Amino acid sequence: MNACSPAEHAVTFHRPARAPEGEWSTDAVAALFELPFSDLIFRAQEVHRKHFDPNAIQRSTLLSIKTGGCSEDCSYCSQSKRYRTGLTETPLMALEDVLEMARAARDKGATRFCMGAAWRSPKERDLEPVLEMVREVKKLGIETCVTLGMLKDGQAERLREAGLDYYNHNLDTAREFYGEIVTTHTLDDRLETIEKVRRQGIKVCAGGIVGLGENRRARAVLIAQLASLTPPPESVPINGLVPIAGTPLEAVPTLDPLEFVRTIAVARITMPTSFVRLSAGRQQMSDEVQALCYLAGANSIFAGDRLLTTDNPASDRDAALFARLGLRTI
Ligand code: SAM
Ligand code: DTB
Ligand code: SF4
Repeated sequence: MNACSPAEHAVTFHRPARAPEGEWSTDAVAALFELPFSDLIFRAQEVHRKHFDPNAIQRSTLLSIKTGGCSEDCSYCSQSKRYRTGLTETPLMALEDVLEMARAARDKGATRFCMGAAWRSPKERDLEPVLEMVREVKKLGIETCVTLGMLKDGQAERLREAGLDYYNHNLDTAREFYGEIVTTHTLDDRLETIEKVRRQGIKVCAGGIVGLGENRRARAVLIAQLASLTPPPESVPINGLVPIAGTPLEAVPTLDPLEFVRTIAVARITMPTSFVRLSAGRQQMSDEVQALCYLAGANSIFAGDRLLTTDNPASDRDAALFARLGLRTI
């Protein structure tokens, strides 16, 4: 065979091995990050096409049901009361207002409605109204997700009884880097809440943020940890830092967009059956980078003009891009 034949090239793809125990070791994940870009995207496409329709995107809509005034010091967050971000704190929303937003999200095609509260952990008096929101939103025929911070014993059980579908609780960043970003709780606290949620049979939505100033190794550690949860989260949001004036990370150098795409591809390969959500940061991203993210295996987005406190692409921008790419929404 000619040394330059396509067949010969085909066998030169780098294929990092999985760790023998069946989990993704950090080294194996780091090796994926090091692949030539085309090989990485090819691997991600192979995995994606085995498990999903590559042209179908799930949409969730977010609503901040309680904004700002959070005790925690997550250094990316507009809602921490430790930073002067100019955000107006608002109390827990009334049920009727939440339902109006949920109906609107459903009517625009979202299949999941995610309610976020800026709490370290929900107080008992806060949980009951949230349970009511979950019960009532479900009656609209749409999936429910909440993100309320760390759960105390018994709280996950009550959320399950209310019919909650997903609980969002991100690992956010690598263990080695976590203390640089948050000091008021630990990664193990986060893992404990995920475990409580899982024990109740509630589906887990857990991912992280990139562009915090972490290095590639830290991104590999984060993805390896997510992929090693047993089972991996059903939903994996990958957030690109949205820099917030007044937070310690307001001026952190922007991550190379192709590195963001790589992170999506690595999440896809290591968590083949999970929905990988291209989450925060889409508003700041070009359509072309978003297209690469879908090519790399992202198959879920947040739809709607707002995330929690920052802007998200308007639905007509999403619709125009999806039409250009031949993507359909599910
Ligand atoms: N307080 C709860 C918690 O920390 O889990 C729920 C809300 S918190 C805002 C949800 C997630 O949003 C965080 O875990 C983080 O991944 C993401 N997030 C917050 N601020 C962000 C920012 N400025 N840019 C990108 N993602 C952000
Ligand atoms: C997730 O991983 N990203 C969402 C949702 N889960 C709760 C939140 C993104 C927040 C982006 C910054 C803001 O709007 O405040
Ligand atoms: Fe509070 Fe969540 Fe923001 Fe951290 S990320 S400051 S816990 S709202």
